[in-house]
Amino acid sequence: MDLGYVEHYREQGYAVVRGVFGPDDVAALAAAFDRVHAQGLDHHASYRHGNVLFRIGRDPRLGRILRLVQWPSYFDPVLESYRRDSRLLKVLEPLIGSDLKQIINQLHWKPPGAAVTEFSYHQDIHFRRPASAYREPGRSYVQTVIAVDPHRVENGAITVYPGSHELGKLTFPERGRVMDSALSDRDLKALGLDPRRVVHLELESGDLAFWGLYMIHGSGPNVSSIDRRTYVNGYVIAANCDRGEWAFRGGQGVPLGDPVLVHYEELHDRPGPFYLEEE
Ligand SMILES: O=C(O)CCC(=O)C(=O)O
Repeated sequence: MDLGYVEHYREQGYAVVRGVFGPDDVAALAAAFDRVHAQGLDHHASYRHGNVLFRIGRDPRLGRILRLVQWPSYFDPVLESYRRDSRLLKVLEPLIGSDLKQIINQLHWKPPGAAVTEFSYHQDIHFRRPASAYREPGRSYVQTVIAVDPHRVENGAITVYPGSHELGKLTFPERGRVMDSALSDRDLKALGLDPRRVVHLELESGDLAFWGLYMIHGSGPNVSSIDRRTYVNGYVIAANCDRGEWAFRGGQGVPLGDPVLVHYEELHDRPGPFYLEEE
């Protein structure tokens, strides 16, 4: 594998490696997305069971839609095997080594025609809580995205601000939940940044994109006729994090066992299942 992406990642704060997964892998992932999607639409509202979360949206145009699912790997063996696939480790190892925990395991959909599927500009560092559990955040974390569908501006590509990994933790304008707010140049301008510098990540199915916790990123609406499915997995140097499930230990994939604390603080006191009251 050409290691040019390592320098790109260090300099720009993000990188893309093309064709990490082939057509058979993409087909297996697409089938897994469809299985999980069918399960998600059985729920009338957002639903939690342990670390697993089905996030249902009420879309003004489409009605009930499944926006994302957190930690599907606890119940779907295909997704479980891809989150600890050796091809992912091969890309990650030059960046953060081979003893890695995982703090994000997520499926994202952006159904065509939906009114609310954008992610406003943000830095993932704001969601790593408690901060004391996440050490050396700048160099320890890599968020990865596998494109399942072709990933274009028209279907809501992820957009990054190159070099923003050097800017530290920024205070973004308050607009409510990132996943319910539009991608807006105004937010960049409010931070004194130039919206013309953004890069839209255009990916083919099977490509892998990744960035660190300080990278400013978001994504726009899907105005195309196809979905924009992405498999999102976030990894961390195990010694620098008190949270997360093991993904690779000594370079070997580690299967999931009983759930451990990741982001859901009440995992042990209130594992569920239950519907979220906000709905
Ligand atoms: O799926 C998207 O468009 C946004 C993803 C994102 O912001 C993230 O994974 O941190």
